[in-house]
Amino acid sequence: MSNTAVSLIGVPTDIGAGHRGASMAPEALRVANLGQRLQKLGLDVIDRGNLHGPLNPWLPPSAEGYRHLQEAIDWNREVCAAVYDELSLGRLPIMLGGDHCLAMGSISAVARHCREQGKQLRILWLDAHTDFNTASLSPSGNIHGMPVACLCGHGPAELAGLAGFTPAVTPAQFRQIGIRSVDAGEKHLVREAAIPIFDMRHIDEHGIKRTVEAALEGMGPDTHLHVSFDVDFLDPSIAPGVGTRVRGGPTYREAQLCMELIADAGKMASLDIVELNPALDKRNQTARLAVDLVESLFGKSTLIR
Ligand code: B3U
Ligand code: MN
Ligand code: MN
Repeated sequence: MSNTAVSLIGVPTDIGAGHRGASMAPEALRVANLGQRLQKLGLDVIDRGNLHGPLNPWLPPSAEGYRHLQEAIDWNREVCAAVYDELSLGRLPIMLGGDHCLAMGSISAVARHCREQGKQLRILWLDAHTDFNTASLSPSGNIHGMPVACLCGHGPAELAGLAGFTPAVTPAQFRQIGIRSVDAGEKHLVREAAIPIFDMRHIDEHGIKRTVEAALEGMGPDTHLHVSFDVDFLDPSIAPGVGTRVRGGPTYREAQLCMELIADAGKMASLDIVELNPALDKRNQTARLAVDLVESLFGKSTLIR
């Protein structure tokens, strides 16, 4: 991975979330030295600074069932354009989120890039949640619970069509790992879509190694792997700085091995780091943990480097 060129893109927004604070996460990740740590691994790192978008008006969901829909559209247009530009330059974009609704923009850009370059796309979704809600199913109206559904075509045209075609991706392109919280209505749609899910029970039964290997199976030589890392994937005992803590997540060791196995596969070409919430963190420990894990994701190993 040593000559990989990466671009850090700050997306300081929490308009999709149920708690304020993820808008501070790009800076928390910088304070935890994300850029310098990646440079130390030999990567060519450029920090592009932060994207700009609407402030969080903190309104209740609209009659259509979306909270902050126009804001989500505006932010995701910015994200989609920025990610597409980095991919066109041959650089690996890293989103410093921001709440998880930004994945609609990042993955739409990746989908467009892959279509133009004739590449296969695989999306690894590391999360406690499936994020497969629609406006009518969502218990909260929070758009960070909807990006996977939206990317698969279940959502408003302005978001579902960001790639320039709809759906941007299909459920079969996803592999979700760490799942342990799915809403009642969401469950039906998840089953109907047959999205490949490796939930916590799967990890308990088969171990993290076999789980991640299975999730990465079948990638051809021309596969672009997008990793969408929701920090609430991790057990809240090690990662308290997130808005929706769900107990029973991967331990530190499991998370490390997960990242190392993804690095070994050598296919990661774009990354979201989302849902980190410094307002709920303790002395930036969750940001530091995220940086530690992202180093492993880029191939840091105890014995080799
Ligand atoms: N499924 C719930 C909670 C949730 C989803 N994603 C996060 N929280 N981070 C919802 O509101 O859609
Ligand atoms: Mn999520
Ligand atoms: Mn989540």
